[in-house]
Amino acid sequence: MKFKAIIFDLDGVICSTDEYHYWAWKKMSDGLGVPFNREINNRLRGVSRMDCLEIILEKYHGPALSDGQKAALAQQKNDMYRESLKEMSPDDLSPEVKETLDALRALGLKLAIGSSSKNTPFILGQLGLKDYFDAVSDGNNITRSKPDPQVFVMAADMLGIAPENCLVVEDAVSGAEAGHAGGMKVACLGDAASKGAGDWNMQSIRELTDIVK
Ligand code: B16
Ligand code: MG
Repeated sequence: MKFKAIIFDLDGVICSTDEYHYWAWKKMSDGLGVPFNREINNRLRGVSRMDCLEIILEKYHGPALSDGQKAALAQQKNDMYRESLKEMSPDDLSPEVKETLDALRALGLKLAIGSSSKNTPFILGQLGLKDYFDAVSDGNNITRSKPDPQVFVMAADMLGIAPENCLVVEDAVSGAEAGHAGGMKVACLGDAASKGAGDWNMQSIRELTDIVK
């Protein structure tokens, strides 16, 4: 086996929360009178909540906002986002994801999450994966967002496995960069795969079972 552990990004890899993020940021931006579109939304993948807000505010030309006002805007977005996450259930976990996770575990690999999201515990609960992973490193235990490797390095640490024995699975270019900066190989899906950011660029998560061998 090429690896001892696999560290999965959450949003865009294990589940698809893109639309929920888009909708909540769009409502917040509309309220503030700031333009927001899919192109800007694409830049928010893997980026922490407050850094996302700063990206959106690049197009804001009103009176200067205090840190408190920015925190309130981020809270407003998160409240709307959390409302839509309540609709998620184990049915939102695709068979290809669940079957791949189970197959990798059966090969003896440790499985972890490495996500920028502070909502990770809630999302895992909604998907019925609360106790599934061997380690969960997320937005609640990091101080630096992807492309900094901190979230993945901490996941490897929690597992007690050296970075070079871990494979990161990512859908964001910033996340692929974070994995590489942490000394890990990276398998990409979606946007990051289409940009060739990974050591492997996959069409389907099922390809992992061959990649690790
Ligand atoms: P939250 P990932 C990231 O999750 C999302 O891709 C990104 O769009 C989001 O802003 C970030 O989590 C923070 O999320 O507001 O829930 O803390 O892709 O790293 O799993
Ligand atoms: Mg992602």
